[in-house]
Amino acid sequence: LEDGYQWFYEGRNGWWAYDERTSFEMECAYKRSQRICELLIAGFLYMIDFDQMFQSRKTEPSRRRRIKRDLASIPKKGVAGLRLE
Ligand code: V3L
Repeated sequence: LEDGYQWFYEGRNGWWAYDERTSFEMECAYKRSQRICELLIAGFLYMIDFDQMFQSRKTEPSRRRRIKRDLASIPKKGVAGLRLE
């Protein structure tokens, strides 16, 4: 993203970066001050809640993952489930 930031979702013991397209779409919604947005991620519709900072699959609303916007340079597990070496 423009200023060296990136969107992350929580994994078991660390954070995963969102894929580039999803991160860009989240950033657009966030910059428009949307409180929520809906995105297709790996074939499933997810709800992103910017007020409470979590994502969840629309069909499984009780299963939440924390999200954050942080510097792209922080330690991460990988990108969208693809592990870093
Ligand atoms: N981008 C890509 N895959 C996702 C995303 C996303 N934003 N959200 C969920 N999934 P749930 P560890 C994650 C995948 O929350 O070892 C990681 O990417 C999610 O993948 O119940 O626990 C890893 O691939 C999970 O497979 O909707 O850190 C994997 O978990 C599935 O959707 C293991 O990561 C259901 O997640």
